[in-house]
Amino acid sequence: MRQCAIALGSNLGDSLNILETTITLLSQHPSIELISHSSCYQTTPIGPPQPDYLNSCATLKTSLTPENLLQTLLAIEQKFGRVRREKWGPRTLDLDLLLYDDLVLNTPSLEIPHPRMLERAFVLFPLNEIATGWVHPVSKKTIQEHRNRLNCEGVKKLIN
Ligand code: PH2
Ligand code: MG
Ligand code: MG
Repeated sequence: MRQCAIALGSNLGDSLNILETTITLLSQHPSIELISHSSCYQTTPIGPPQPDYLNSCATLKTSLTPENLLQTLLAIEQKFGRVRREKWGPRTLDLDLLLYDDLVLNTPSLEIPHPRMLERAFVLFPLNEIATGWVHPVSKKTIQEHRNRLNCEGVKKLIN
């Protein structure tokens, strides 16, 4: 079993319900064992003008390969009717594979670790709740060290 971290984001539709249902779907998948999930955060959009996002993160164990895990995540995005239009545009559900053990992978379909995760407060604030000591396999620094360098402006934890 490999340990993975993923990011969840939604800014169209009933975003809170979509993120919660996604956690349930992941936990029910026969090849995935959910370890933990973070709080939800309301975050200012990065990219073209669009509604605020809800973002969270989850950690899991899986026997799936990175490619098969990616296909599983894309299939869950499809369940919520994700339509790909403009780059970084609004979406009902975005599931990004952030970390897969300490694997470093660069293929045309998949880059691990996620290439922009260390710059994104909407990823590192939720991820730090559940993976604070996880060492990024390229920078060799922990999630907490990276989180501490980022401004928390535009990232508000939802009270649940
Ligand atoms: N995802 C993007 C682009 N911009 N902004 C926020 N706040 N949250 C996201 O999840 C997000 C974004 C592309 O994946
Ligand atoms: Mg994304
Ligand atoms: Mg994505």
